[in-house]
Amino acid sequence: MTTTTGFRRRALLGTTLGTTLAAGLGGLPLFAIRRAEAADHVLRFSNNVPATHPLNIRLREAAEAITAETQGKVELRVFPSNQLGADTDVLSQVRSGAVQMMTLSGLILSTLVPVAAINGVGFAFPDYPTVWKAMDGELGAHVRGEIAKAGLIAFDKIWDNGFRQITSASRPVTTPADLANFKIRVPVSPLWTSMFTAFGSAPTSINFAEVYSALQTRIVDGQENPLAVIETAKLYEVQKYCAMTNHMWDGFWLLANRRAFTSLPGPLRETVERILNAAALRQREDVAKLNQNLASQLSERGLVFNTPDPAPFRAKLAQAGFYGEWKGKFGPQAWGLLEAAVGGLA
Ligand code: X2X
Repeated sequence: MTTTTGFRRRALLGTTLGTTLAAGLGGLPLFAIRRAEAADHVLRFSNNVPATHPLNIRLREAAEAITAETQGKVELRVFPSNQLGADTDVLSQVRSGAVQMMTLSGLILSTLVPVAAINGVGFAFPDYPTVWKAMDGELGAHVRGEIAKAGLIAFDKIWDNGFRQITSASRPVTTPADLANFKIRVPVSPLWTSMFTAFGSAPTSINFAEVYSALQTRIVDGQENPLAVIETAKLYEVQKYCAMTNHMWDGFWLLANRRAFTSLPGPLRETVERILNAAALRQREDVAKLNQNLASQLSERGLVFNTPDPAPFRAKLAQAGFYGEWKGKFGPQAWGLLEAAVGGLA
C-alpha cells in the first residue's frame, strides 16, 4: 500500500517536474526528453526528401516501432530534407561514422561503388514487378555485396524513389530533339551525366539540396524526378511542363556505417533491420500509388503533362553508344544479371 502511494506521488512529482523542465526547454514534449536520455544507441539517419514524402512518413513510423520494441534502448533519429548536409557530404559522414545511417540513390553511391548505378540504365525496367524481381533478387544481392566490400551495410530491401519523368520551364519535351542542348540538372553521378550527354543535352550535376533554387534562378531549365518528389519538394512551383518519359527507375539504398551498426547487440540489430525492411515494403506501395495518382493533382497546380513515345528516346541512347559503354563499364557479370531480369538490352 505504502509503496503504491509512494510510487504514485513520485510519478506525479515527476510529471510536474517534467512539464516544468519541458517548458524551460522550449516546450519539448516530455517523452522526447526522456527518450533522448534513455537510449543506449542513437542512430542519426539522414535523407534528402521532404518530411511529407512516403520515405519519411514510413521512417517516422519505423522509428516509433523501434523505440517501442527496444524499450527505448535504440533511438532512430530521422533528419529529412538534407538537414545534415547534401547527399555527397552525408555519404562521407556515413563512411566516417559521424552520421550512422542514410538513404541514398544507387547512382549517387556509384562514385564509391560503381556497380550500384546499374538500376539506372535507361529504359531498362518496364514496370514495378520487374524492378522488385531484380532488386530483391540476384541483381540487388550482387549490388549489396559490392556495397559491403566498400565497408558499408546495405539493408536487404531497397526503398522506392520511382520511375523518373522530365520537367522543364521553357518548353515541353515531346521528342529526343527537344533534349538537344537542354540545360538539365542531374544528380551527382557519372551515369546520369552520360545518359543526358547521349541525348545531346547539357547536364549539370547538382545535389538535390540545391535543386529548387537552381530551377528558381534558372541556372538550369529542367530536371528529372519521380512525381512523388516533384510533388513533395514543390518543384511544380518552379517548372511548367512534365514529360512522362519513365526513362529510368531509381531507388534508395538504406545504408549504415558498419562500425556503428555492428556495435548494437545482435537482438537489437535484428529488430532494427526487421522493422526497417518491413517499412520499405510499405513505402513501396505508397510511392506506387502516389506516382499513379499525382498527375491529376499536379495538373491542377498548373503543370502541363505530355506522354511521349519512349521508343525514339531509347533509340537515341542506343545510337549514341550509351548501352555499349555501360555494358563495358559494369562488366559481363552485373550486365548479365540485369539482362536476366529485364531481357536483352539494345
Ligand atoms: O536527387 C534526386 O533527384 C533524387 C531525390 O531523386 C535522388 O535522390 C536521386
